[in-house]
Amino acid sequence: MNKFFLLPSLAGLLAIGNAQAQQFRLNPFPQTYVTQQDSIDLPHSYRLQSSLPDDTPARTLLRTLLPGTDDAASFTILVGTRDDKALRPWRKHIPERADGYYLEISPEGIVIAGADERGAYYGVQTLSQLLTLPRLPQAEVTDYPDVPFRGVVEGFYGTPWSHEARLSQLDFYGRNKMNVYLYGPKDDPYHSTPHWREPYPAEEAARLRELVERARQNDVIFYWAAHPGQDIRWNDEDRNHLLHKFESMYELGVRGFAVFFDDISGEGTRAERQAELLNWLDDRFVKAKGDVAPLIVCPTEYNKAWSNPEGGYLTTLGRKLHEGIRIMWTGNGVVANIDQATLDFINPLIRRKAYVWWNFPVSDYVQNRLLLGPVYGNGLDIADGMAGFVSNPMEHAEASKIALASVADYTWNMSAYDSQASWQAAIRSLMPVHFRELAVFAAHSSDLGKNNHGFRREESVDVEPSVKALLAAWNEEGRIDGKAFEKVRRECGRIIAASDILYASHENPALIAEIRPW
Ligand code: 14T
Repeated sequence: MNKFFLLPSLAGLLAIGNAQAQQFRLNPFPQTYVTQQDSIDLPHSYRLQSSLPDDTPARTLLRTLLPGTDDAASFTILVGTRDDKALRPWRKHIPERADGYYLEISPEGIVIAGADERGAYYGVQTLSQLLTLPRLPQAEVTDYPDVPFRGVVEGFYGTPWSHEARLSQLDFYGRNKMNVYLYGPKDDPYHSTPHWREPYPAEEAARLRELVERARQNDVIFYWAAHPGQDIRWNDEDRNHLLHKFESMYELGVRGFAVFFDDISGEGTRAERQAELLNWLDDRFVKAKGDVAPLIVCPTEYNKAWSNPEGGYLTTLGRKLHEGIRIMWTGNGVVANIDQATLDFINPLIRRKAYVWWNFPVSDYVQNRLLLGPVYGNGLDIADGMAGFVSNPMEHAEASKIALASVADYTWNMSAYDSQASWQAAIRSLMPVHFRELAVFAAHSSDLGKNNHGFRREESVDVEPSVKALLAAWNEEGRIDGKAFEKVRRECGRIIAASDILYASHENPALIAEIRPW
């Protein structure tokens, strides 16, 4: 082969390498990430130095990523938390933020210094993403989340997620640095009326125990929620029923508890009674146990449109509920984006920062749609006004990951949030080979159509103006705009081709099974 053949192919290779590097994106996007041009040679073995217990998520993940430890090796990986003696030289770099970490990759070794154990785990997760690059870059990452509690509330009506889907979700939350999963599927009869009082049957209990363990491995707080409001009686008997139910869940390993009073009527809606019950559970259960996360309550008036400030419901909750109890809020309506005005309205009423329940990409009220478009519309400077932010997803668990990856990105680093880049990265991570086809499909599966909540998303953004031009020319002038027609026709061809490839793809069977009907 002469040099004229060699040169273009070399250039081609370089272009590929370059393109790969450009597409790489840490998700969630870190607060600061400094890389040198140089990359390092990962040695075959390394010396592990850590005071963290062997079974911590950080140590376990590191073992999976890099199994080859050797006490005689010169390359060192140091992993621990702020109080670690070995980390003293790096202590000043550790952000003083919950879940924060400092990660340094140099030719001598790797330092992962967490502000706390979860921070150390997230440092290892970032390392894990960097290890997907062709070569490990010399880098320094100083990172922490904007919102302290980030995650998902399985809180929709319809078929609850399968056990397999939930296990996969919990791993996904770990990878995306989400730390909360609230279990509250409306159609689980042991979560809601009629069986909320009873413990789970043995088989379901065993599955829940397994979920709780998987959550622990991913450093996710597993919250179990009760939805007792439709038939609760405000007496000793029923509050003991709830206490015993919590006890039975505690025995399965659950260390986070919530009570949802949404979508109920009658006696159950009384604010004084709800507050008394929650405070009693806080004293008798949460504080008594000592190792349980703060209680969370979803109020009956959970959005502005449904609230009646004269009635005093929210004011009562705000005054009476113990300070540490979190109160959820969906915004100005059931389905709404969150902005500063949203928080300025609710926070003074409840005398604490709202714990946001974002009703996207939930599709239980538009079941004929898939909501696969970008996540956008929430304020980008409102992190300080919220205690947490959880997203209510679709009953299609795998497909929900497109939106959820961006929710993780948004809540981690709001000011850097780039809706489009985040969406692209999410799609790429779900189908690394056929991401182009999935992007075409998802770009045309975004809007909800007309719906009760008036919540809409941009649809088919690339062709939408052409569609408008086409229809306008047709309606008003009785002709077809040739250019617009060509654009729409080509896009239809792309949709057909992409769908055929997705049908045949074996890359992500769970995802293809969910979107197949569309
Ligand atoms: F608790 C809440 F924050 C909440 O959103 N509750 C439900 C939720 O389970 C459901 O997934 C979501 C979206 O449909 O909306 C709430 O349920 C509704 C909302 C309505 F406007 C049920 C009936 C309605 F009419």
